[in-house]
Amino acid sequence: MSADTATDAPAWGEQEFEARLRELEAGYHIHHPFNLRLNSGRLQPFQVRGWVANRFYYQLCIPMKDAAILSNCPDREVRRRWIERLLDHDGRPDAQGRFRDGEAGGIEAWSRLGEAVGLSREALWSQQHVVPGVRFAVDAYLNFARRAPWQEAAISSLTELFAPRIHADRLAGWPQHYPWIEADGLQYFRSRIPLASRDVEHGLEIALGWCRSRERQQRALEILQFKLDILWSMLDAIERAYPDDLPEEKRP
Ligand code: AHQ
Repeated sequence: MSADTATDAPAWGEQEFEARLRELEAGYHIHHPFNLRLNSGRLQPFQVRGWVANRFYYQLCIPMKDAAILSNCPDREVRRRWIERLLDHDGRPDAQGRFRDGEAGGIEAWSRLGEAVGLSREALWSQQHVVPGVRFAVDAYLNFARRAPWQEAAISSLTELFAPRIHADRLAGWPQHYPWIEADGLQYFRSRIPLASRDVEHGLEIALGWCRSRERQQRALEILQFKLDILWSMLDAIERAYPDDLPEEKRP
């Protein structure tokens, strides 16, 4: 075992620990071949629709993942902040229980993205296009969050350290690459940039507070790599499901 991985070594300082978390960006799905093609306009409409329909399953699971963390967390101050993530996705009702525009939540905004790329709500909500590899990867994330100590599950959300860039890439490129996508479908990506930054601020606070030993710091790096692998394997499954020559009748 190298000195670097010896867990009885002294803890890294906060700056070095955060830098090591950020170094894992090299494995972020922004670098996946399918994402490179998606964000550079090299996918056909059915492949974009396949990606949107499969990612919808991930979006549906995020609030359940966050609810699992809340249910495992005894710290009211943490819960008071963490619950915002759940509401970001499920929406914030007004006093009459109605969801006004802009407050319907990220799942509703992703449904709008589905319609904007040409998927019916039925095709999206039925999950008929979700491929096994995506379902298994997302379920692994949800089940991890249910079983892990809440601090570890919180750490797994830190892939969002790298998320603002991938959302910005979509907003910058899709309108010219995919002019057939209705512009308001991209609102989800626009909304996530400030929310991801807010989430990461809290997630890093939890990570730095929890990981006072080298052992926990190493564990945090493993957890972040696990989540990076989840996002990466989702794109592996989507890429395999939607080859360029997929027969017409099988295309979403
Ligand atoms: O839209 C995304 C989102 O709401 C979240 C929540 C967070 C988590 O709790 O794991 N991660 C995440 C991510 C979202 N979008 C992904 C994308 O590529 O659009 C990125 C993903 C992440 O980086 O973890």
